[in-house]
Amino acid sequence: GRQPDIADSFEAYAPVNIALCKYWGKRNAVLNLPVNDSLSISLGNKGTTTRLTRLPGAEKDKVFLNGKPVDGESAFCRKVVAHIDLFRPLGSGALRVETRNDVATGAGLASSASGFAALTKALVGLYGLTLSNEELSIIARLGSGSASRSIYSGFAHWHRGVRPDGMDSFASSLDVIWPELRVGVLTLAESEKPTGSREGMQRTVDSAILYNSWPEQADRDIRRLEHAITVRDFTLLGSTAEQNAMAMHATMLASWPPLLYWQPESVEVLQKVWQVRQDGVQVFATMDAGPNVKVLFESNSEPEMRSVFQSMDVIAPFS
Ligand code: 2P0
Repeated sequence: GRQPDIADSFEAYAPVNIALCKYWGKRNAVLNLPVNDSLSISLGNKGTTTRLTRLPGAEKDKVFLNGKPVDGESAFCRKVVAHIDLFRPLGSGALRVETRNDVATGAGLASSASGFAALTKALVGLYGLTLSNEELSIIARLGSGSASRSIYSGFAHWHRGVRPDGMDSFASSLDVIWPELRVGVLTLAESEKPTGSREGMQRTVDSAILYNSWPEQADRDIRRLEHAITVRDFTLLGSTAEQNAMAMHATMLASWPPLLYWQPESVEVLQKVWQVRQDGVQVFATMDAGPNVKVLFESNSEPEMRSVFQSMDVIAPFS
């Protein structure tokens, strides 16, 4: 029967995040337990808002993405329903799920991270549960690994954990603000993603000998990033993030069959970033499982960056 503490409706928001040290490879694919720690910056007011509303008497959840109904058989819908199923024993019955992304899906900003973080917060709110951020992070992780980091604004560090049950694999906030930090998103002409990151990281783990060096790379980069953030060393932050991204993509290219998310335009943008840096602007690039390039710089470089990259979307994570 209906429990009195379940609300009729609840809405929650979570930001997208960009990893400065990437999550690439799982030690457990069911629980989304990673091989390595990762560290990200959340993008403030760019994210996902999800409203849950109970549907008394209905048999199935109804899922809407940006106002449009989502096919119940789609992978997206199945993952959402599976996440709600984690809570269903508490008694909500079927739900209407209305989810909205601030950035176009395909803009190269991971919507699964903000999506599962927002869904987790909305479920916990609907049920009137009081959970710690670490508990929220663990539950979000079950939907999508990178969602563990989108529970927080600002910098988040996802600890890989060592336990087989994953109860020590959650993100925590670094609790530092860096108001001058800027993230630029350079969205390239859209093209279908050939291989999802879930499949891509598994292929890398299974086939790339080069992947053997990845845990060491990630450990070093996590330490450098934490130091850079503590002492506010932007050059160390940016250079570590760029090298980490390039190393991750190198492991993909060393997989079989090879995995390359880059398009010719991605290389053009990277070379432009390197040129601008050569000319004295402190700017660094990062890339995820898609062709878009994201750049890191500080507010003093913003006018120059805007004039060089005119179609760039600039985000101030701490504003
Ligand atoms: C990251 N990526 O750290 C890395 C960098 C893509 C490249 O996290 O299978 O969608 O749901 O746990 O979280 C994308 O992977 O994968 C990702 P699942 P997820 O941002």
